[in-house]
Order: sequence, then C-alpha cells, then structure tokens
Amino acid sequence: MSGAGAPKIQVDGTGLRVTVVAASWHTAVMDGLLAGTRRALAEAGVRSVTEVRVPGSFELPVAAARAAETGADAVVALGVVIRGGTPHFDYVCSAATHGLTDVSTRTGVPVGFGLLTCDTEEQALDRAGLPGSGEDKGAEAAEAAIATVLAL
Ligand code: DLZ
Repeated sequence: MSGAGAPKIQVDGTGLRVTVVAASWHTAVMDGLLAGTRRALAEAGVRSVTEVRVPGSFELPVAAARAAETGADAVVALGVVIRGGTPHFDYVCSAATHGLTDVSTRTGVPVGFGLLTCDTEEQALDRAGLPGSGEDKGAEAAEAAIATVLAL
C-alpha cells in the first residue's frame, strides 16, 4: 500500500476464489487498475480469479453482491469517477461506496475498494499503477480484500 500511514501488506491467497468487478468508464485508468489487481492477485498465489465488467461504477454493487452471494471468498471492486460540472459525481460515488459497503457487511465477504473518485483524470492516472503513476490502487484493493479474508 502507499500513501501516508499505509501498512505494508503481504498476503497468501492460495486457495481463495476472488471475483474482480470492474466498471468501464475511463479506459486508460481502468486498464492500469485491472493490471495492478491481476498482478497483486498473482503475487498472492490466487489462482481462481473471475472478472466481471459492468458499464459504470453505479453498477459495481450489484455485481459485487452477485459474486459475494455465489461463492467468492473476496471481491475486488474497481472503478473511476471523475468530477464533472453537475452533481452526478456525488450521486455515483455515494451510491457505489454505500452499495459496496453494504455488500461486504451484509454478506461477510470482504470487498476491496478500488474506486477512484477524483477531480481530474491526471489524479486518477497518478493512482492507476501505470508506468509513472505514484500509486497502484488496484493492487492495494486486491491486497486489502485478501488480507481481510485471512483476518476474519
Ligand atoms: C453517467 C456516468 C458519468 C457521468 N460519469 C461516470 C464516471 O466518471 N465513472 C463511471 O464509472 N461511471 C460514470 N457514469 C455512469 C454511471 O456509473 C452508470 O453506469 C450510468 O448512470 C447508468 O446506470
């Protein structure tokens, strides 16, 4: 993990079934998040990985719920929302965040939170785990989800 106060997490996910639910807006950033998640899951030894693509971040909770209710040990949710000129940003961010929280607490299946909520595309690219990015939020979300499964 990166950022002030972030822990160093090393996880062994051997034997876990992980579903990655990923939105499709902001392709370049999503490509980076997905690559980081795949890399982190592979490094953790996770061999059962299912990927589900949905249109936007608003649709992440229903996909996460389906995964959690049908056998996934952990879910990693990835999306990018960039602030625009209307309140739409706040509604999508709020719905996705509350929806994903509800899925994890209701089902007991950890959901890694890889939803970037940024003012600009530059901010999102800097967190996407791409060459030159400062942070890799896709990898962080995967590590957090696995670490939480192992902790419970
Ligand atoms: C409509 C919309 C807008 C304006 N912006 C984003 C965004 O930045 N990131 C994202 O993941 N999705 C966006 N969406 C789409 C909504 O999440 C949703 O897919 C649509 O409202 C259809 O339900």
